[in-house]
Amino acid sequence: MEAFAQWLRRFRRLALRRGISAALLDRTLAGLPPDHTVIARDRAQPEAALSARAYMDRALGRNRVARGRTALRDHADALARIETAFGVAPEILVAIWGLESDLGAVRGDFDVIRSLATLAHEGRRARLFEAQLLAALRILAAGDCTRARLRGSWAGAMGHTQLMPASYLAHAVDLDGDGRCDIWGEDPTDALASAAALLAAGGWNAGMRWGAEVRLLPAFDHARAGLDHWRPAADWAIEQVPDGLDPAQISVVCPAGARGPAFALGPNFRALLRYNNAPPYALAVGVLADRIAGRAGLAAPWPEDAALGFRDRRELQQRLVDAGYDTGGVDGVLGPASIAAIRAWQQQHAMVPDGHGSAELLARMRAGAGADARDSRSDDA
Ligand SMILES: [Ca+2]
Repeated sequence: MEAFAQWLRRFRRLALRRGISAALLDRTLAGLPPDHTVIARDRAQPEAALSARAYMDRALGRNRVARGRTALRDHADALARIETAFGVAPEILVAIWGLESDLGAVRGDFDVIRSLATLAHEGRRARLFEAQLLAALRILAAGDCTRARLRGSWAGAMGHTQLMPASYLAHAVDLDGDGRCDIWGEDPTDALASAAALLAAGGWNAGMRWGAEVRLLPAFDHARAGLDHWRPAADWAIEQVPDGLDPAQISVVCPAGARGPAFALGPNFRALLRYNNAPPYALAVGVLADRIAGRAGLAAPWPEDAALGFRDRRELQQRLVDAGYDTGGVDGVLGPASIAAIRAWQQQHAMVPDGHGSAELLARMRAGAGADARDSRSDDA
């Protein structure tokens, strides 16, 4: 790999062409060392899979519902002004604040410039992090933040609502009117407004909900559940259309498979995904927001279901490939192709085709390998 110092010189030429001043670049990048803890965090990500239930438990942990209600009261005036300006309900913003920085308690203490330079040099998502580094330099150039205060997560997300630098440049709001969009300081007002502006730009519909838990009718077709299907409510076998959703455009997901809770989602869920493109995250924001606002918690229980670790996910994919299904690679990531392959395997074995890669499914595959072979022999006979 290209040495970090050499990469820095090359990036400096790129930044100069993009209009960053030589003085700022010298001040910011000269002699900057890479941060190896950032690389370690980046590589640790795929293993850190949680089951839908464990993710939700963690999201609602740390007493976040009660603390969120307190925050809702403490910041009621600012949140009301934000709702007027951007149409995003206060509890949604408090839930995002809770998940992103534990209501401001964990805003991140990594040097954002150094983290982004390290990740851009490492190369796995070089263009993304080069663009974020340029954005971070523009924040410094504009005087919105000092170098010393420009701190955030290991991946460069900053402040109470963990905005990436490019999102800050596009959406940051000076709601308190002091002339600066300050998402780094103790006061969360600008950060909450900036998060609302980002959601509004992502298509958030004022007055609509993110989604809600629903009960499925027996005719519900699990093979067609999932975020790639948006259809009129009448096309889904659900008991009722929840209030606050547009019946013309609904998706239904079962994050823990057919035996777990089901959710009807509206377009606001997609706006949450534009904030952070991880469905368990968006679902946790919605559920936490509802609890903070005093709505009921989930009615359906989560199934006992340990998440598959990286090796187990790879084994699941390998078994599907060996059985003749296309998983789009054996990479430990259960993406759309793997989900489709799981559904096909489930249909082949007279199971509900929910596409859910669970420990139970893997156990059944392991146990069934011999039984399948016996079945095919007896079919031939
Ligand atoms: Ca301000």
